[in-house]
Amino acid sequence: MKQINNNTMKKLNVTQKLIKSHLIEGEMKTGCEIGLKIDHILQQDATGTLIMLELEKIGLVQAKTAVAVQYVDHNLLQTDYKNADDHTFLQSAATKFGYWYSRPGNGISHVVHMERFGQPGKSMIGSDSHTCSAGSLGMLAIGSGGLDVAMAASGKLFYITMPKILGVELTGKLNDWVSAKDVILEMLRRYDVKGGVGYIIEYFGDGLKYLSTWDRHVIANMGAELGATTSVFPSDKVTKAMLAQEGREDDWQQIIADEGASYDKYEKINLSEVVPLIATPGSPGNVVTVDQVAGKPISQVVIGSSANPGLRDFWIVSQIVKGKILPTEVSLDINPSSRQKIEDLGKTGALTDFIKAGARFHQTGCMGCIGMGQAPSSNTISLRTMPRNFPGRSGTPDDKVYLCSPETAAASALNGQITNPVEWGKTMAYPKYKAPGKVSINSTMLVPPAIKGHRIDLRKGPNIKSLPDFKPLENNFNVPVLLKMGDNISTDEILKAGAEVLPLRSNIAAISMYAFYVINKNFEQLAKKALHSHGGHLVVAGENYAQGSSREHAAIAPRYLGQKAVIAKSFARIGFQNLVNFGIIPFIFESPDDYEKIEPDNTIAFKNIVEAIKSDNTITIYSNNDEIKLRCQLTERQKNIILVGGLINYLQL
Ligand code: MIC
Repeated sequence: MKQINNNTMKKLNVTQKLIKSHLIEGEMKTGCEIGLKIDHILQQDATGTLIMLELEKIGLVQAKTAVAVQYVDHNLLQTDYKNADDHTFLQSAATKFGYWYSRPGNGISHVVHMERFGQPGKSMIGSDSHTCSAGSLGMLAIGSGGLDVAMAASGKLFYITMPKILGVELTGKLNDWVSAKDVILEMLRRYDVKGGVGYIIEYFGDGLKYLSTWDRHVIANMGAELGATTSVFPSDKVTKAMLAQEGREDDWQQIIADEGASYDKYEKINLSEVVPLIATPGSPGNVVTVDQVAGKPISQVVIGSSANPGLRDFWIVSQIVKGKILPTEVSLDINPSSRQKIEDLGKTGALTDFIKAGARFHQTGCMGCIGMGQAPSSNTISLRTMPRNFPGRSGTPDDKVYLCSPETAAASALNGQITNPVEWGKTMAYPKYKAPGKVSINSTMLVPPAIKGHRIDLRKGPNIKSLPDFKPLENNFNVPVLLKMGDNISTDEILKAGAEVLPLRSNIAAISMYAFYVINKNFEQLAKKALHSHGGHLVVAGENYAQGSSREHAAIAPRYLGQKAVIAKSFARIGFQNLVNFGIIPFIFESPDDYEKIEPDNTIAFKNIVEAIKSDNTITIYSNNDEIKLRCQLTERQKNIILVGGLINYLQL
């Protein structure tokens, strides 16, 4: 495979074509900051409330993108007034700012967007890390923090550092009992949760013709778990067929790589060699073969989520359990991904098969994936077709969540233990899926943008509080290190997920009590004490800090408690940008070994920070008399944002 160089640049791969057609500022050279025009906006409720409050502060009159949709798919359980109030608020905000509104229970944002709005060749940013799922349709779809989405809604460009492009050639054809989830787990087995950082992953090759758009969605979705900026598939005949099923054939255009196009890095997967894989508890990157963990007893299997949302993914499970009764000790939970999918599950008879086998039905949405219900019982294994298994995310402390394909999930559910579906296949024929020519089209719960909605008032329940104000960066400070953490700290550890915390997403003061709670239950008290005694504090981390979700609460809540800086060996893309957006300085160690020199409780003096940031100078700090050099790698735009205390202040200059 040729490496990208100036001569081959004229022959463009799909990613380059998509970027080029949206490039307004900067050059398509690795490492340069580029400003992209955004066509579509996707917001989900758990991050959307803050975006709408940001838009209120910015004073937006009408969303400026061609398509802007506010989905409600995360905070669906209404155990008190808070989530319901958020829904009402979002509905009023969607009306006011000219968004589509996808009502609670309509479906998972990424799925409904594919069904009703997604269009090859368009750009999209979304306040959810799995926005990249739409790469399966030939879109340039990137997850980002809420403020970046608010900017795009206001007609501003979206800025990223031009990533490298990893070309993954798919050859061969998947065997029976192996499916798209095993392909992305194979990628995670090879690259782990930070192997994709700084890359867009583009899939190409002969094997693509056997992967439906929904299979591609499975692969694109969990590109987020690899840390990639996004994943991209060509828009080909397969894409055309999917849009035709949705009655939107006219939205199709072909986008394929030029003959002779090249990539910065090359990888190959022979689909016929892929075996059933599974991510073991704690990280989507802990991938082993299903055989390696087969035989472990399980208590729960959950299917659905944005990682396995296709009709096929539900149907195959229904056909495996059809005519059988699930063991008493196993709960098979079905999270349908959209109303269209429910209708089609009804039409295929799959709903009845599930009901007769003893499966439990939940409403459409993210549900257990984000710990909004379906917490598994203590000390038992839960198998999920979902994208994430960060510690405690399910809602059960010390949970044991494994991530796998629908085939592995179904075979294991019936067998009461982790089971290699290929082995299970010796007891029955592999159900052959045939996609319907037309799918059910259901847009009853999609409310179109209002005309002249800007006149209405936002409806804020008592838990919805305006955004706090933040001060500009101080030149000198002397603050304690409150935590020293390892590699791959996820946003779930920085700001907990789950049914208890999610309803507080629109109330920064309230949610800040959960900052770093998973790591240290006393963090809030420590932070408040340090704020009082030293005017702030910082934390230290290893590689890939703030991986995982796009939630900007993982920056804004620590900032609210007085966090000045994070010193890490490296940062995840969205996590880094969120820190900048809320005025927390993301320092990296000039020499990663210096990480060893800092201890929790050390107090560190920072001097002349403003000048150092302006002039890209390294900053010398002392910890126990050891000298440590730190760098802050920021673009000119990011520097100005940090200096004034965050993006909202920057906009008000
Ligand atoms: C997730 O899967 O972690 C979430 C919940 O969808 C998040 C967004 C959030 O925290 O609200 C994401 O992936 O960005």
